[in-house]
Amino acid sequence: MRDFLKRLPKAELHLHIEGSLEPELMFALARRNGVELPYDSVEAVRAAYDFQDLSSFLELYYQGMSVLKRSEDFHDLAMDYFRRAHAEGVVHVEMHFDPQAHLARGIELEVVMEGLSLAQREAERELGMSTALIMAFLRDRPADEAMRVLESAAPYWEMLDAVGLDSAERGHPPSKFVEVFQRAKMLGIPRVAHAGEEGPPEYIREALDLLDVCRIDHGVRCLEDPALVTRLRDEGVVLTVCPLSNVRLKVVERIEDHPLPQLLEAGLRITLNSDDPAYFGGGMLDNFMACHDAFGWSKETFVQLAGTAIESAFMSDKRRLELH
Ligand code: ES4
Ligand code: ZN
Repeated sequence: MRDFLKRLPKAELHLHIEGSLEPELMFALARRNGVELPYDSVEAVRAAYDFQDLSSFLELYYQGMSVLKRSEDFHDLAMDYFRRAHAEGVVHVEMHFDPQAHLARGIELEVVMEGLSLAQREAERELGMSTALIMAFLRDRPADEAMRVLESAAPYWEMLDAVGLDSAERGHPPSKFVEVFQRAKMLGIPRVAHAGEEGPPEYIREALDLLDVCRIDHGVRCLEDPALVTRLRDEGVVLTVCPLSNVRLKVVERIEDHPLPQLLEAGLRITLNSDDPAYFGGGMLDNFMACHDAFGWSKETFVQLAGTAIESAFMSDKRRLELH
């Protein structure tokens, strides 16, 4: 089965590129940039990845990215991930990035965009992969800051496949970002948002009604609201589910308790994704394999899941035809 799942052409729709920073590269970049890390080995970094919830993860996630200083660092980060993903049979990657997390450390948007866009071109040329870029706003920071970031990104609007909404969900409903997402819509930029990971089903409704998103990142808590499930099914809204992430952040206790089978049973359009592969114990193939081991799904189910991702990806119709 592992061989089959590896060969299956997979599109990844929910990945935070800063969350793909493996401890080995973290140390190499720390050395290159003279950044002090509060760990003395790669093993010590991995040992620290024992999270209680989303917030305890985000603390280490923001600390880890302190080694990213120059555009080469962002390029190396993304290429490192694209190479690993390519080796697992991933043919298309959509990466979220968090400009505010970098701006807060004095790293200009230009530095981030230059590095990531160079890696995108290289992945296409050298690995034959397609990629997309999703600029995410940190929902635990003020909405007017997000608006300023969106405006200051004017030179790069053309390079953005979507805007997203991430970071600590509880207490930061989508409604806080209505104006920002309205502006993105006016600019013709598609929208996605994390909702229903730790937050209530109401946040999923808000993301749909107020932010006009085309996909929901996570969305697993929709099951608490049967009318919402019906709506998601009728409207064909795609959920980008991240099984290993949900286990590591204790959204579910064990993979066997994950509601993925119920989500599929309800007729929802589901995709499997890695979220923050360096922090959550594996990439796309590990997430697919974990589902195989926990749920015993057939090849047909995995073909369906991988197909849904390709159908709902930000890619040209030409590329979609190549992959389907
Ligand atoms: C994230 Cl798992 C998760 N949830 C929300 N925001 C995030 N940023 C990076 N990983
Ligand atoms: Zn995420």
